[in-house]
Amino acid sequence: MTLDYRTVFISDTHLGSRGCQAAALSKFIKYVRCDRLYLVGDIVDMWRLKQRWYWPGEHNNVLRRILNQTKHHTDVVLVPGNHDEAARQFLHSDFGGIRVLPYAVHVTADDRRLLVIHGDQFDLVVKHSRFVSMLGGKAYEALIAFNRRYNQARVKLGLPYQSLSKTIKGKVKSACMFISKFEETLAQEAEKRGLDGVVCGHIHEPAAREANSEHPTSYYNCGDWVESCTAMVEHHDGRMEVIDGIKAVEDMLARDQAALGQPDPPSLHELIRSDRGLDLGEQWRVTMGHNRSRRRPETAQAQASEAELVIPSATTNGKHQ
Ligand SMILES: [Mn+2]
Repeated sequence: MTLDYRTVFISDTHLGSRGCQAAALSKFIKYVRCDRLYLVGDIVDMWRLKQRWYWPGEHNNVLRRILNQTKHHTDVVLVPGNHDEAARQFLHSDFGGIRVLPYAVHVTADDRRLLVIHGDQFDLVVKHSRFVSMLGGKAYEALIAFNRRYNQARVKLGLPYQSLSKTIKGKVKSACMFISKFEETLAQEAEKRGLDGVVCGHIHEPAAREANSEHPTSYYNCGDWVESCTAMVEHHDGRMEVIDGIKAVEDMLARDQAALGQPDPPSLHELIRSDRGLDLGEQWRVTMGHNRSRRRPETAQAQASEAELVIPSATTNGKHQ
């Protein structure tokens, strides 16, 4: 069983920092099948790694599974952010099938053109950047660490995950102001470039706001894999949606179990907790006592929709530089 989409956008995974929910992320990437995967910046947190080297096996698994995506005929594009700006030295290069671009213009199945950009480029325009510096700061990391312990306790009590820092963020007025200003600025940037919308990250606040009479462009934010564990997905008909990555995997596994007439599977958090180095697929085969074959996406269909996707290179698009 897989999670099938036309396009998947993820950002702000912050690999190399303690806040990164790498175990859940690697499971999500493992099951995702899409024509194109955009990594919308702050994938590896170089800032944190420079301060202190932190790279557990789960973080490696994420990279391995991203590279694995290229074997499923997925076109993988990295648009670097501020925490992985070192990758900006390698624009237009190709790393094992991953292309690095400063930004991209994604064409959806319903023919909308979306600017794909991390978003830190607009910090100066938005100005209230104290909130953003908090996102990378020590206080934020401490809050995330507390959040992690708080949630470990919740899992033990059988309660669902709850983002504490998200609750706090929602209550601080300056953070709210910054978020709405950021959203407005990014949507305006898409409008300036004559595009239909923007897909970004950076502020760790997932959102999907469709264009309407008030806002001529759509605004989509991938969220993050520190708190919200969300991804922006484009369905095969071009519809965009923010999905909860953990819930998407759990629901898929539950459907899979129901189809086989089995009782409900444990939650992903329980599985991660009980993961003793066995890969999840392997664990299922062991517990269920049989071998399930994984289906690959229809190659012909993948190729047909591939032809519709356009990513212009930035050099031929000097007007917008
Ligand atoms: Mn960022």
